[in-house]
Amino acid sequence: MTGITGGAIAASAVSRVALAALPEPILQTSPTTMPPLVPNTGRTYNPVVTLNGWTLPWRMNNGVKEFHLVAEPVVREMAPGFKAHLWGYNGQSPGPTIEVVEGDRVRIFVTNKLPEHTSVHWHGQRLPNGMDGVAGLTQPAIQPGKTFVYEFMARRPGTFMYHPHADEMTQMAMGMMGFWVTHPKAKHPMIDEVDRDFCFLLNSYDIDPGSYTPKTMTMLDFNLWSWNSRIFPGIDSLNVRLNDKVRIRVGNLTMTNHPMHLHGHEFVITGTDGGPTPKSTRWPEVTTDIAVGQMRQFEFLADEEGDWAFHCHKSHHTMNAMGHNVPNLIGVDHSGIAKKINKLIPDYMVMGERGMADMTEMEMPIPDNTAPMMTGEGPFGSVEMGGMFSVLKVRRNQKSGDYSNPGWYKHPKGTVAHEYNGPLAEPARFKSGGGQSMPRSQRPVTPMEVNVRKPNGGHENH
Ligand SMILES: [Cu+2]
Repeated sequence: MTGITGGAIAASAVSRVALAALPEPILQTSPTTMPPLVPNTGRTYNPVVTLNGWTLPWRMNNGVKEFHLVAEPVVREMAPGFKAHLWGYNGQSPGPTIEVVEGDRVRIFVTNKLPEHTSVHWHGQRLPNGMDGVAGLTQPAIQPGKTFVYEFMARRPGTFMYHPHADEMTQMAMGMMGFWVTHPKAKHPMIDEVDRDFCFLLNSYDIDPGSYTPKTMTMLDFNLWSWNSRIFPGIDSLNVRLNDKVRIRVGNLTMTNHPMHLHGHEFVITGTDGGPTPKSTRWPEVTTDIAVGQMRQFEFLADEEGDWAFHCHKSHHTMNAMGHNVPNLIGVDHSGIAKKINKLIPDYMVMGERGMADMTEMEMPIPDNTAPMMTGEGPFGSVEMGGMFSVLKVRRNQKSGDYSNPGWYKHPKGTVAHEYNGPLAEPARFKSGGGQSMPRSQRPVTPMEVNVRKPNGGHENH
């Protein structure tokens, strides 16, 4: 695996003396999607691919899978040209994905290199109460500089997460979280085998344009909506082969729900926080809402070639850093205004007179280290998206096991929406004052003005 320093440690290569010590911490320096980590020790399974992330290598020690997580400040490139100073594990935020097999005995060393205490909660797992990672309740907090050991058996297969349960508001707002997948130990009646298995966490940040560190007091008004601490166009595409069976696992560690929407295919929810769903409970959908703290895994047959959008359906979540306190100026004539204001404020610009799409063309001066609000060049122009957006690329020629980006889809001739060049009749247009499904009033319509008086004494004319 390129980009990993330290490397996976084979059990045979580790001496008895070394096994008494901590497993060497393995760091990841790159934010690109790493190829699946095929297990070379322990029981075999079909590994997942973490979007813009990686799986943590382990070592076997007398039949126990040993991992070493290091909680530390990291610099995460959230999109090309935009870096955030976050907290994470082993060099990145989110931390590495941990993959084990049902029935595995797992030992995780956690070293705290943060300036404050922490803990790790293994979200969704069946484990001894004292391993649950709630600082103060089930264990003392891990003080800066200290290393703790967690040990338990991965009792049920499924999709899990890990995150601190100590100063959670700060530490999760700073990016401390990671994914966990427990693969079934044998063929499972409710868990299908798939060709591709992707996973990522939904997270959000509030980072002022031009700055690097998230504001940790923000409760709802985040300005960066990310998958694995990446924002479009920094989120890698999900590249699959035509007729692959695909599973996507998503966990939500933001403060709001995210309706995840896939174009061109129908999927079924095959698993929740509590494990695989009985097959009789599954129905086809194209959008599924993932609530706060929830995990969902869904599956579909990728049987339509093309570049299919895959995104959160809250339209504000497919935007990058922006001020939301902007009035709607659609239809307002600004001619001449900008010039006058520029005499007083040289950088002033008028925005939104025809909608917000102009933003993508505007040569707007933005502070250093700021993600453009919406961007991403597609083969037909700007995609006008940011935040929680990516593309499912389904290709006939993608090799099985190849996760590389095949480039843009080449549409067969005659299958792309195009401008109509035939004769045009004057189209029927909307007329105010009725005339559609309701009968038009016979009385002349008098324009009306409403005078609203607000409780605080101010008033506005409409
Ligand atoms: Cu969303």
